[in-house]
Amino acid sequence: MQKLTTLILLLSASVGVHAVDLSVNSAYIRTMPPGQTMTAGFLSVTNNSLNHCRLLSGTSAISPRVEFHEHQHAQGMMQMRKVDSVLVAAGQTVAFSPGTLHIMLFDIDKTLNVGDTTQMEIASDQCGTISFTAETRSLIQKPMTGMHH
Ligand SMILES: [Cu+2]
Repeated sequence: MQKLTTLILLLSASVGVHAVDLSVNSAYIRTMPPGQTMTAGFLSVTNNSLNHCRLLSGTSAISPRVEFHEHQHAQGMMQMRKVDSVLVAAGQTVAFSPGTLHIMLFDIDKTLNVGDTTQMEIASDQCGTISFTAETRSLIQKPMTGMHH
């Protein structure tokens, strides 16, 4: 009986070390207009843990520089601003979507074709690092409905 208890403790300890408490859905990046070397990525990130987590950084196989950005209106103009980290509260989902929060990928030196997939990771403080693939989608957006300014 003593042995069984020890075994269970060991098992749960090892699971704890390797757990990633984040999940990613609907990840995609946009094709670039000719001459451009940067693009934006979108996805939703869910925190499956009981702790609040902060997303700290992103990496991508196609870009040496990945940043979290948000759009904001300033003096009647739409501007982008770098954000150092993104809070995902316990049990919550944060959406990176066009016009709001997004991921910027800089210095891309290859052509992005629709349907390509790109390996990416997002690291957090308490929820581990999640790896996922992002599909390349066309730059041309579907008409946005339900947007009010
Ligand atoms: Cu941006």
